[in-house]
Parts: sequence; C-alpha cells; structure tokens
Amino acid sequence: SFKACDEGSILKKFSENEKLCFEHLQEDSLKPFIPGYSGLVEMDGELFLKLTDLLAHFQMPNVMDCKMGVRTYLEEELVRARVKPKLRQDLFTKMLEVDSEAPSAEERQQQAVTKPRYMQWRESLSSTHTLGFRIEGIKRGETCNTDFKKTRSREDVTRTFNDFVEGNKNIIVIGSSLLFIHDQTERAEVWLIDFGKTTALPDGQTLDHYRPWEEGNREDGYLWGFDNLLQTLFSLTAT
Ligand code: 4IP
Ligand code: ADP
Ligand code: MN
Repeated sequence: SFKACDEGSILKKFSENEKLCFEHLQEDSLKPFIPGYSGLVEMDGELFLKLTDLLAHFQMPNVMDCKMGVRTYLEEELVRARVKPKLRQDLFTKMLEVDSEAPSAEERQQQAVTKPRYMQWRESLSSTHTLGFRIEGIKRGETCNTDFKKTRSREDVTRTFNDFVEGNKNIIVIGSSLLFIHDQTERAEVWLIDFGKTTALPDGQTLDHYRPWEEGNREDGYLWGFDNLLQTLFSLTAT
C-alpha cells in the first residue's frame, strides 16, 4: 500500500479517515511526532497521501512497528458483526495458519470468522491485552520479520526489544503504531504513525486512555500500553 516518491517522501494509499486525521494533526501538539504531511497525490489513477519518508536520514535502518492499545479494531466492527455479520474466509485461513486449533466447531463448519472475532483472537494471542501494545514487525537490513503473533509475555517482548536494539543502551529512546528506527550511527527516533482508524470523539465524550475498555466507552488503553512499553525499555537499560 506504499509507493516510492521523490527523494525524502513516500506515498501511502489514500484513506479518507487518515487524510482527515493528518489534517487535524497539523494543528495539534503531537504534530512534531508524526510524519510530515503534504497533501494528496495522484499516481497511475490512484490516490495517495504524501508523507515524509521517516527512514530517509538513516543508514541501513532497523525498524520496529509496535501497535499501541488494548483494542485494535473499531467498536463499529462489533456492531456490524451483530447486526449484519460478515463471514470472512480470508481471516479464517490466517487464523488456521497460526493455530489450527483456534477456530471453533461452528467456525470450522463455516470456514469463516467475523473480523472482531479474528482481531480479538490476535489480541489475546499477542501482548495487546496483557501489555497494551504488541510488536507487529521488525525490519533489519533487507530482512523483514512479522512473525510475532505469539509474542505475549513481558519476557518475550523484552527479549525482542533487546534483539532489536542489539543490546546497545545508547539508543534506547523511546494505535496507531509507534515506529522505532535506529542505525549503526546511533541515530534513533520514534514516530507516531498509522491513523487509518483514528477518529474524533463525539462531542462531550472524553477518554483517559487508561481505563479498561468496555463496549461503548471507546477507550483504547493507549497510555496504559505506553507505560508498559516504557517499562520494557527501562528494563533493558537495567540489564
Ligand atoms: C490485519 O490482520 C491487520 O489487523 C490490519 O491492520 C487490518 O486492517 C486487517 O483487517 C487485518 O486482517 P493481520 O495483521 O493479522 O494480518 P493494519 O492495517 O493496522 O495492519 P485494518 O483495515 O483494520 O487497518 P482487514 O479487514 O483489512 O482484513
Ligand atoms: P498500514 O495502514 O498499511 O498498516 P502503516 O502506516 O502502519 O500502514 O505503515 C506500515 C509500515 O510502513 C510501517 O510499519 C513502517 O515500516 C512503514 N512506514 C509507514 N509510514 C512511514 C513513513 N512515513 N516513512 C517511512 N516508513 C513508513
Ligand atoms: Mn498499521
């Protein structure tokens, strides 16, 4: 869903929601921590968001994507699954590939699962529910590893973080996702990315990003996950 662009920029497949989010964030105190956004670009008849390439200033960067929060899908998906359940064969297949025991008898019968069922299963298999964030993928040089679906315990997560920083304590800085980037020059950065599912709250509703999620309260556990992530990083400096 990405395309290379002129030097220093990348193109991400357009979504209306993410566009609105980038527009709002231009006026937000978080602006310094998100990729630069320079509007829409059309290429080969397709629409893209033009973003700063966060890797441009790195030499052979190592990159880690952590998906933040205790919930990774919209509450709307739950409503949809009740009102008009859409059975997804592709998600059933992805589930089987990770754990052939995971689908229930009924799901096996249907050869399909709903999206929230799949997403909740992914959350409980990984550290999303227990830590409020999970490792989605790590890229070192040309090698990409997305095989962290069962990385759940604090120990496993910490070990993976330590592998990522290659034991180097100098570069331990710290729903989108947080994107961690470092290279051999000890340049290290963290960015907020991926606002495809980030929306404004209805008027009058507030979040504290710590309270447990219950359907309807819209909480996401982002800051709880962030605290746990910081603890993970601190524990690296202490070893
Ligand atoms: C994917 O599951 C990711 O959760 C995607 O989120 C999500 O897209 C996909 O939903 C879901 O199948 P795996 O990571 O297990 O493959 P992301 O894009 O952040 O990686 P959404 O649309 O929720 O962002 P579908 O509905 O696109 O399949
Ligand atoms: P998706 O919505 O498809 O999940 P993301 O925004 O999460 O897309 O980005 C997927 C991956 O692309 C990230 O893990 C990161 O490695 C890379 N990426 C995203 N945005 C940038 C950026 N501005 N510069 C460089 N790499 C990026
Ligand atoms: Mn993503």
